[in-house]
Amino acid sequence: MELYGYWRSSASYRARIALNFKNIDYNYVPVHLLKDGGQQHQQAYRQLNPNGLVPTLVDGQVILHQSLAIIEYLEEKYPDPSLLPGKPKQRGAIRALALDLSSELQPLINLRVQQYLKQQLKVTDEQKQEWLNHWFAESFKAFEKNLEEVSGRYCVGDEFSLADVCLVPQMYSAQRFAVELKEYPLLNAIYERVQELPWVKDAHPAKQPDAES
Ligand SMILES: N[C@@H](CCC(=O)N[C@@H](CS)C(=O)NCC(=O)O)C(=O)O
Repeated sequence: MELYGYWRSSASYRARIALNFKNIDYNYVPVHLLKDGGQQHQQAYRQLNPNGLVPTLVDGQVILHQSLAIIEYLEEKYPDPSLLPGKPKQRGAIRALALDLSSELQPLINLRVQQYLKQQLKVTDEQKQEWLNHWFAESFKAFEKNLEEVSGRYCVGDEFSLADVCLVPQMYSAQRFAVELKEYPLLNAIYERVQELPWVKDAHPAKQPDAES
């Protein structure tokens, strides 16, 4: 099994955490998002993923894009341990939180959006930072409120789940983009806790073969 990814891509980070959690052996194939005009745009990669985004999972004849689709595929193929534990109510809450971060927040802060803001719309660095601060705050305020209702040791109850898989990379990105995080005590506490888990530690961007300093 191959995972095409980039060390500090949040969506690739999600897939790595899920693969590690399920103890699945895989080969990591780096796709540099900035070198050569972005290797994600090269024809060979676009044949695997016409969106020109990472990650892509290749499992024999199966070629999959979208990190959540990849994770659901892994979940079905390797159900134990599960990233969607519990009864329908709990699983619904897990999916909702995962989508809040992966479908609502991440697309607004993605590289191509930031590049478009800078290159086409000619926003200043300050305006771009304002954009990032705004969308992180919109998302994290609501996320914190949701955590008040559903969290325990982890995002939903006391079991590690897909919601935690999505939280970790988004917190990493927030720190990378110097977003203010002090207003989110639950987000911070859970992030701190899950970072100690071995399957999360090993998925950290700095530990990947394509990591740069
Ligand atoms: N919804 C997609 C998002 C994929 C995505 O946006 N990947 C980013 C890195 S986190 C990317 O490849 N960006 C390249 C670009 O913007 O050109 C997923 O979850 O897989």
